[in-house]
Amino acid sequence: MFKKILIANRGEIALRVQRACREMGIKAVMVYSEADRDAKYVRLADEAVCIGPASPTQSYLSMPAIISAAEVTDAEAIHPGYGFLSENADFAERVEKSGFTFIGPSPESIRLMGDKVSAKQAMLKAGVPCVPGSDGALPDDPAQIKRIAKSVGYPVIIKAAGGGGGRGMRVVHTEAALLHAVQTTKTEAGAAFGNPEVYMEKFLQNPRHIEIQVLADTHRNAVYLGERDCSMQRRHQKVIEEAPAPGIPRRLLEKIGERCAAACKKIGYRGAGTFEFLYENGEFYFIEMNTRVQVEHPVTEMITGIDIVRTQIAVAAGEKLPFTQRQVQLRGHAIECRINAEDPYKFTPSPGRITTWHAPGGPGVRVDTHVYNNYFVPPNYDSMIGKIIVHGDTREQALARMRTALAETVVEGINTNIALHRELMVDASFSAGGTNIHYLEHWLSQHDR
Ligand code: MV4
Repeated sequence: MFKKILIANRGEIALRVQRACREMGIKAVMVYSEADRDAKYVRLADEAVCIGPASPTQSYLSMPAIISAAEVTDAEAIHPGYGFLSENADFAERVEKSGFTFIGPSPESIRLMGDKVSAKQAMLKAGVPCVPGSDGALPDDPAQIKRIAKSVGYPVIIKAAGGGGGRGMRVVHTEAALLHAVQTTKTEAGAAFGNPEVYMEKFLQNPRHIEIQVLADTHRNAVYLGERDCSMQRRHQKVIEEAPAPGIPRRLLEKIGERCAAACKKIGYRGAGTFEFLYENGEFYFIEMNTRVQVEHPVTEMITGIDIVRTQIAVAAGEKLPFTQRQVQLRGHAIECRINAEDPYKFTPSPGRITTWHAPGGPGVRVDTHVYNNYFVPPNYDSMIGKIIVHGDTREQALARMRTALAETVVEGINTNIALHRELMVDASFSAGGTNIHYLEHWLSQHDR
């Protein structure tokens, strides 16, 4: 096992990874920007290295700064967390070329999945069901583009190969609008991602967003850890996640999970990963794969009892997965509310000093956060300051525990979205389960505040 790991991230996930290191007897090196120098998780680390000013490009996104920090501290491996450099194939490559272990998949896997066209082709070949659409990237010939759209059937969606997570896409309802949409998407994609390639899919009007968590080792073992329902989102930012997904037949989820695990084996995937699907009218359609640990990994940890971060570290060190698929048992129900430093209805960021922080507790309640009384939320980063995760025997019990947890939580000095969460936890449709990706935006438009 590694003796020392460098954590190339900040905030709650930096603390989460540090906790896994502690538990495994591994020394944790934190890198931090000037904006994070006083954070408690930085002081808590075995060693800490300042890698630059607050601006992410000069610190958490600076490959030379991070690799130098690993060199001077003699760390053996680098955990990238989520965001920042976590899905950057060039970073993974530079980490390995410098003699460190990247705690994640190979640069080749990251690259394969980073290009959404090659990702989809690999998944189709591996037997994972995908949204019907163009066979690879769209050709240049306008007549051919029109022919493809006609056979897919309107409405269609044009997506950038270099996009993902909702960036670089355009819905097209008629042939009259098609060619202009394709051209505009290509131009934008070229500028934003350095790759003008686009592809086409049938546009699904009211899907749910369901994702499958996988873990794979370097000994040809791969398992799926059930699914998460991440449909409660606004502008591609997830707000609430839960597991299991309400109302979807277990045998269908098992079938799709098995396909994901088989696909991992087929492509030689290593580490933690997430297969994103759209689910509509009883069918699953693969859209993208994330090659990192995700914000919402705790809901899966709570229903499986498996420590995903610990397992990421173990498989990166070459260990075998410590459990088989049969040993992965789903128990109860978990819900996560993301706590953001923002106006609960206008969503404007609300950085600043937290004058009061009172966290909830009790049976089945987990709080993943790096904040505390008198913590200053810097204005330079994502507004998420932590997560409240609850577990219960049933969805009803999990909901009840989340309502209690949110009632106990006190945050003063900044605005947070806790008031929004309190409302959603008593909303009739959310309580019933199975709302789609448009529900929250529609709900917000009806609840003008
Ligand atoms: C789609 C879609 C409908 N049909 N693809 C947005 C994020 C990116 N991961 C893929 N996205 C979508 N792809 C087809 N063929 C609708 C979305 C979408 C969405 C997906 C998941 C979660 C939230 C979303 C919000 C708007 C649109």
